[in-house]
Amino acid sequence: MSEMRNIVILTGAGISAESGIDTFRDAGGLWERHRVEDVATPEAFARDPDLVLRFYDQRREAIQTKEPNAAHEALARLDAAWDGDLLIVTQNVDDLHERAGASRVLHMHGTHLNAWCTACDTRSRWTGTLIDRPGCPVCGTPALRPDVVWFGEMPYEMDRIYAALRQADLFVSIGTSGAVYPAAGFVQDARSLRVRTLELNLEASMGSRWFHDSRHGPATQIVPQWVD
Ligand code: BV8
Repeated sequence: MSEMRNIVILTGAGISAESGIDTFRDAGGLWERHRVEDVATPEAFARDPDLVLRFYDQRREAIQTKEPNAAHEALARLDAAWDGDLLIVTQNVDDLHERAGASRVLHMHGTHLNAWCTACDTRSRWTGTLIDRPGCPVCGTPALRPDVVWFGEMPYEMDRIYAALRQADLFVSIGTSGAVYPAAGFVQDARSLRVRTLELNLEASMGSRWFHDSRHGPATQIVPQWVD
């Protein structure tokens, strides 16, 4: 990595799998007999808000009992030591990168820690349960939803992500199936920008063919090996 100055790292559910957080594929994409794609949408929220709020309350509760693993810790070490540009773009709504000590983290699909008031359009740190329809801490209206990006919604800070890719020398994808866009397209964007690309994943993903190099194995083994 010595000749690399600017690194963009994309992480997906696979980096948190060994912390005990189900990936979308491992859960068979199912939760209470519902496909995640059918719950994580504005239409599902409009149709059955209790179902969606219960889904996110349960996911938040599960995340809060989990700890960062050796892969999160290795990226945090890299973040602390790297004197070039470095951006960890995560698709995950958990906060395990931050709890491992990483600071240059961008949650393109939001985070389970925040709620979004659809009445006054403010976001606030949230640790309670949304199913009880608590009032917004700013306007008091009981109109809070999880501050996560659902299917059909625009991911956060896309301009910042593409700007980082344009400056990058290396794009690394860790623990993602390459099933969901626009994240799944970043490797192609990187290739078109002549950026070196590396995939670190348990197995070949849907995007493996786009990577210059791939290393397969559990993230807690292959990420520290790459970083250290
Ligand atoms: C958008 C937050 C554009 C919520 C998530 C029709 C209508 C509307 C949109 C679309 C459509 N058709 C296609 C689309 C685009 C759509 C899409 O891509 N759909 C897919 C299903 C085809 N995308 C969107 O809608 C996105 N927005 O396109 O906006 C737009 C333009 C203009 C105007 C408006 C909009 C928004 C998508 C965001 C959805 N929200 N999450 C929540 O988390 O609850 S997506 C969610 O699923 C994750 O964030 C992540 O992105 C995705 C799951 O992917 P992975 O993280 O990769 O997890 P997965 O389980 O799939 O894979 C795990 C991997 O880890 C595997 O490869 C496995 O091998 C590996 N692994 C497992 N264990 C380990 C491991 N690796 C290492 N070590 C291990 N131990």
